[in-house]
Amino acid sequence: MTHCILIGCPVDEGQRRAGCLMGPAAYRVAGLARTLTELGHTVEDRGDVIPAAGRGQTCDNPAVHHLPEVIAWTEALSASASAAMPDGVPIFMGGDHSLSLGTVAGVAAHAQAEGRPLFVIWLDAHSDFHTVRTTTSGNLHGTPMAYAAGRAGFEPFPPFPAPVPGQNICMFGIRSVDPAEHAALEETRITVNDMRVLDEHGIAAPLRAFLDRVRAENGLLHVSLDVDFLDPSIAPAVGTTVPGGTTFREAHLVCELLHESGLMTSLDLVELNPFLDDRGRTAKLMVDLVGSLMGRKVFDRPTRSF
Ligand code: 5AB
Ligand code: MN
Ligand code: MN
Ligand code: MN
Repeated sequence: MTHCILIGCPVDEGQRRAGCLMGPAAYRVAGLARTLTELGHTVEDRGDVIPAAGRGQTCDNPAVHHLPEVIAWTEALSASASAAMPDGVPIFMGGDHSLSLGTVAGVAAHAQAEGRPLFVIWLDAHSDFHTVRTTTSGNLHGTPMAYAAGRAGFEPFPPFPAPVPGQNICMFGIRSVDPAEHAALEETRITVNDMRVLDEHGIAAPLRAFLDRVRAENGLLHVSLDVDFLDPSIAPAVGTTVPGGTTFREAHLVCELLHESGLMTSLDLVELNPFLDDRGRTAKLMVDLVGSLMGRKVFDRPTRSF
């Protein structure tokens, strides 16, 4: 059984549609702690992180907004993440995806201190591979994967503690990539399992292949789950909907396989905007997915081979 550490990250400044700051409250209302307790885990809610005031940093890209605030969040969340890692599995309740600038940084610092490699699974419609220089929307929730991979172009931010090698990063559900992100991804060894790959091969085989590598290298595994990984028909509470996302069962299967692997050491739940939800259904679906991630299943037996 696992000690689960809930950390509220009410970050709204990484994009322009207000509401993600209500995410942590929605996860609490939807019963995240109760779901984990019922599965036999211990749960500690550390409340919401409060960032310091922004310090007025600037950058050359005029599109970028709320840079000082996002840097302050990055510093505060990085500290919370590295403080939580020795105590259990932190579950970061977002908040928009710019919160991962901080959570992955904190987890990477912890992995480095432990002398273990860090692996990242990115479940998202988007690759979030912009830098502060390349983003055209100026929304910093489109940048955290590039920061964690050590891309240049984050000068106003603290240097990323221990950049994650491309071959340790695996994306699933991708179906919206901007030209600058595309060009940059081509230069890396990141595995991009876009929706085309999932259509042809299913989600289980590519996921198992990656998990085998995490196990072989005794890695830590950070999972970042963006609500828009899911098809908007089942998860409407998100600002950046992209059609053609994963189904209910594909998403649960990812979570079930991750649980079976026993490898996940930290988790982001990001981009839930409760203001856009339909009677809490997206919040409840996300909580149910965490249930699958943490061991809920129909039968307690290994998958049969037919
Ligand atoms: B999310 C876009 N690439 O940079 C941009 O939701 C979308 O955290 C970013 O994945 C989406 O604004 C960020 C067009
Ligand atoms: Mn994202
Ligand atoms: Mn996304
Ligand atoms: Mn989004």
